[in-house]
Amino acid sequence: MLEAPKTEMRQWELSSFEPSLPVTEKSNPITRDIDRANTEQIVHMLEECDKELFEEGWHTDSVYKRLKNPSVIQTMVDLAKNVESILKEPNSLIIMSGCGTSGRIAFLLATSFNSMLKDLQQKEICSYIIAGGDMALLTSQEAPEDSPILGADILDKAREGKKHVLFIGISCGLSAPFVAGQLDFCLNCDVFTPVLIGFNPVHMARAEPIRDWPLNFKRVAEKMMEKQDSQKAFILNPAVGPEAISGSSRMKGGSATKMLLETVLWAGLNAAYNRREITPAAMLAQIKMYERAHEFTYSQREKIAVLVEKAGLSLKGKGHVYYVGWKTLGIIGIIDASECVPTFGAGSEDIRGFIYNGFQEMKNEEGDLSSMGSQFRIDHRDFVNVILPTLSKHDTVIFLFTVNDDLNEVKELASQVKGKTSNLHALTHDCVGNSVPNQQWEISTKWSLNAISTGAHILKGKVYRNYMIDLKVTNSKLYRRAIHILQCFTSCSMVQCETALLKAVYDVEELTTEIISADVSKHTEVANTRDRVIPTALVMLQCGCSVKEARSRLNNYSVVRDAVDSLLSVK
Ligand code: S6P
Repeated sequence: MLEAPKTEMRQWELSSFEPSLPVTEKSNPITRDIDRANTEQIVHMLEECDKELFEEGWHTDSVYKRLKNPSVIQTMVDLAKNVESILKEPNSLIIMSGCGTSGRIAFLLATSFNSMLKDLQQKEICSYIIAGGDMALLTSQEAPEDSPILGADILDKAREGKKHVLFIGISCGLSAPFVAGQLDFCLNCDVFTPVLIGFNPVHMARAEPIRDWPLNFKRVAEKMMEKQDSQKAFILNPAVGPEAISGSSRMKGGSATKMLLETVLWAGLNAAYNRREITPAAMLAQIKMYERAHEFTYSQREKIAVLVEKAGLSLKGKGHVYYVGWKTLGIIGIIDASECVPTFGAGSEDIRGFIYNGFQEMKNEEGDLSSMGSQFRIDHRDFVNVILPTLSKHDTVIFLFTVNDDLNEVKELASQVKGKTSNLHALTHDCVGNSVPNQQWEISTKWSLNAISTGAHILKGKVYRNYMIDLKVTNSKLYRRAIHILQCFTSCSMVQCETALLKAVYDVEELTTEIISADVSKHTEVANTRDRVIPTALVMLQCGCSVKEARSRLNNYSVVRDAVDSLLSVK
C-alpha cells in the first residue's frame, strides 16, 4: 500500500496551472519573485526548487509520476538489468545522446563510466553523442538540436559493426528533434534497445511538426510507449517540477538526468562485476544518497550566498568569474560556465571554466580543441598564461577540488592568484564516512555552481520575474519560448508577438514576404547575430513603437530587467 500524501500538492501540478505548457516549460511559483530577492533568498528559492526533485508526491489528484514513484523505480531496475546484460555481451555498446546540457551530461557520464570499466579491466563500451559535436561541450551550439536526420545519421555511424546497442536519448523537455530522429531510427532497427529520458509525461511531449520529417517528438514517444510493456523500449520520465528559471533545463533537468542515469549505470555495473543485486530498494537507497547531498549542499547556504554576491558584483562591475577545477569538478565548472551564454545572453568571457590538464583530463572524443579559439582554452596553463596577468579585484576566482586532488598543486596556484586578487574562494569536498563520494561531490558542485551563476545573473538584472528575458533565440524551442514570454508580459495575441519578434530579429520596420515565408531555422540563424531581441520586441509591443525607437529606449538602460520593468509599467 502507498503511504498517505506527505506534502501538499504543488501549484504547478494543478491542471489549471499554465495548462498549455509542459512541466519543463512552466514557471515555478517558488521563484516568481526571484528577480527582486536578495542573495540569501535567491539561494533559498533554488534550494526549495531543487528539493522538488526528491518529493514523494503520492497524490491521487496529480497526473504526475515523481522520481520516487514505484513505477519509475521499477523502470530503473529494468534498465539497470539491461545495462548488466549488455556489459556481459560481446560486441555491444551503450550510447548516450542529447543536445546542450543533456549532451554534456551524456559526455560526463560516458567518460566516468568508461573510467570505472577501465579500472575493472573491462572494455570501455560507453560512448556519447552531443548535437553540434565536441565544440558543443564548451560552447552553445543550439541549432543542430532541430535536425532529426542529423541525429539519426550520427547514430548510424556510431553503432557501426555492433550487434546490440543500448541507446539512451536524453531530452528533458521531450522536445529535441535531434533526439527524436535517433529514437525513431532505433525503433526501426533490431540492433537497438532505445531508452528515452526526460521530465514530462508523454502526453506533454512536443507535438510541433518538424521540418522535412513525417513525425514529431510526441509521436515517437508514443511509439516507444507501445513497446515498453514488452521491454523493447523504455521511457524514464518522472516529473520533477518546473525549473527555477523557466525552461532552464540545465538546472533540475540536468541534475535529474545525472542522478537517474548514474544510478542505473552504476547498478548495472555492480551487478555485472560485483554480484550486487539490482533491486528497487537499492535504487531508492542511491536516490536518498543524492537527497542527503542536496541537504548537505544547501546547509552551506550562507556560504553559497556569499559566492553569489561576489560573482554578481564581478558581473555587474564588468569583471569575470573564473572556475578553476580539478578532475570532473573542473568539467562541471566548464559546463556551468558554457551554459550562461544561451541562458542569459551572457558574453562568452563573463564566466569561464578551467580544468587541470585540459583536454587530456576531459577525455572527449575529438581531443584537443584549444586551437579553435579562446573559449576552448580550458587548461590551467591557459588560466595562468592568459587570465592571471589580467586578473583584478573585479574578478571572482573559485577553486573546485576534493581531498583526493593534489593539494600542493592547489596551494601553488592559489598563491599565484592571491598575488593578484584577494577575491579567491574554494568549493572543496571532504570524505563523509566510507561511501564512494564522487557522485555526491559532482552533484553538490553542480548545485552550488548553478546557484552561483544563476544568482549572479539575476543580480546583474538578466532575469525578469523568473524568465530568461534576454535568452538567445537560436533554435525552434527557444523561438516558441520567446513568443510565449512576450505573450505572458503583454496582452497581445500570438500573431502580434511573433510579428514583433521577427521585426526585432531582422531589424526591420515592415516584414517582407521573404521573411514571412522563411522557415524558423532561418529566423533563428539571424537571431543568433542580434542582441536583446526579446526585450526589443517587448518594448515595441508595450509602447506601440518602431524597432528603432524600441532599441533607442532600451539603450537608456544598461540593465535589461530595469528596462523591462519600467517599460512594462508604461500604459
Ligand atoms: C538548457 C540548455 C539547453 C538544453 C537543450 C536540450 O538550460 O540551455 O541547451 O539543454 O536545449 O534540451 P532538452 O530538453 O532536449 O534536454
